[in-house]
Amino acid sequence: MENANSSVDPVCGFRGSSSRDDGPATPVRRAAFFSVLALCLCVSVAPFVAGADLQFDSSRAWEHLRQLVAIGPRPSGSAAIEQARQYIRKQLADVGSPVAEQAWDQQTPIDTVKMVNLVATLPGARKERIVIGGHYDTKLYRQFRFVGASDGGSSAAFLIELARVLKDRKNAFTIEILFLDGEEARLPDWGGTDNTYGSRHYVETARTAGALPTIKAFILVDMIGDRDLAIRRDTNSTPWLTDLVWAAARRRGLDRYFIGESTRVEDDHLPFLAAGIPSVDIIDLDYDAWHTPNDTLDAVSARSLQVVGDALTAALPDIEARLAR
Ligand code: 1BN
Ligand code: ZN
Repeated sequence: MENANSSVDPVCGFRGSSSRDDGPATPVRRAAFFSVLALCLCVSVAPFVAGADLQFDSSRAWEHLRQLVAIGPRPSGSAAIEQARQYIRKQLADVGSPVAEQAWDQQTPIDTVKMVNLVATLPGARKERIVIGGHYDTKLYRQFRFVGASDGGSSAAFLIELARVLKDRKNAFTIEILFLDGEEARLPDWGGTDNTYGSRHYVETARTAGALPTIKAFILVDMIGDRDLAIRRDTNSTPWLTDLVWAAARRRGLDRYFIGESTRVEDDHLPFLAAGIPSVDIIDLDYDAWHTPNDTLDAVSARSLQVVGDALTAALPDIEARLAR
C-alpha cells in the first residue's frame, strides 16, 4: 500500500544511469552528481531522523479496522479477543514496535475473566511518557451479534496506525500506545466498577511501581469511526489538553468534526484523571449505531479516522511544548 513517505524515492530517480552519457566524467560534473546524490539521500532519510511530516494514513487504519471487525464480536475473555490481540501484536511487531503485555484475572459481576492490556513504547527524548490509548474489547451481547466497528474497533485500528507514524517521529516524550481491555461493562448497563477494568489496572500497576509521576498526559480515543463524525468537548477532561486538541483541529480546518459543544463522558480517562494525570477523551457519542447490531463497517468511515489522526498529530507538538515548560 502506498503512503505519503513512499513518494520520495522517485525524486532520486537515478534514471539513465546505464546510458553512455551518465556518470561523473569531469570534476564539475562529479561535484554536481554527488550534490544531487547527497540531496536525494537527505530527502530519503528525512522522515526517519527529525520530526519530519509523517502522515497518518487512514487507508492503513481502515484495513486494520476491516480485519478486526472480520474476527467478529470480541468481548473480554473470548477466543475472538485473543485473535484480535494476535493481530495487534503482529502489526506492531511488523513496524518494529513489539508490544508488552499486562495480563491479569479480573473478577466481574458475572465471571472471572482473563484480561490483557497491550503496550507499545515508542522512544522519545525524555523518559516521561505521554500515553495514547483506547479500548479493543467489544461489549458482550448475547441477544445479537455486536462487532463494534466504531466501539472498540476504531480505537484499536487507529492506534495501530498511529504507532507506525509516531515510531519514526522525533518525539519529545516517550510515547506509549496503550490498547486497553475491559472498557465495557460485563452487565448490560454501565455502572459502578463494572467497566474501565483495563485502564484502572494500568493506573494501579503504575502506582504500585511508583511510576505515576512519569505519566505526563493521557489521550484517549474512543468511537472515532462514526461516518457522521461529531466530537464534543468532554467536561471531565482536562481543559488545557482539550483546548490544544480542539485548537489543532481548527488550524487544520477540522472544526466541523471537533465541535464547540460540550458533554460529560465517563470512560477510560477517569482513572488517569483520578491519579492526577491530565487527560482528554476524544469520543463521538452521538452515534446512532452505539451498542446496537448496526455498529458495523457501514456506519463508519476511513475519513473519520483520518480527521482524528490529522488533529492528533497536529496537536502533539503543542502538547509536548506545554509539558516541557
Ligand atoms: C464508550 C463506549 N463507553 C462505552 N462504550 C463509555 C460510556 C458509557 C460513555 C456510558 C457514555 C455512557
Ligand atoms: Zn461501548
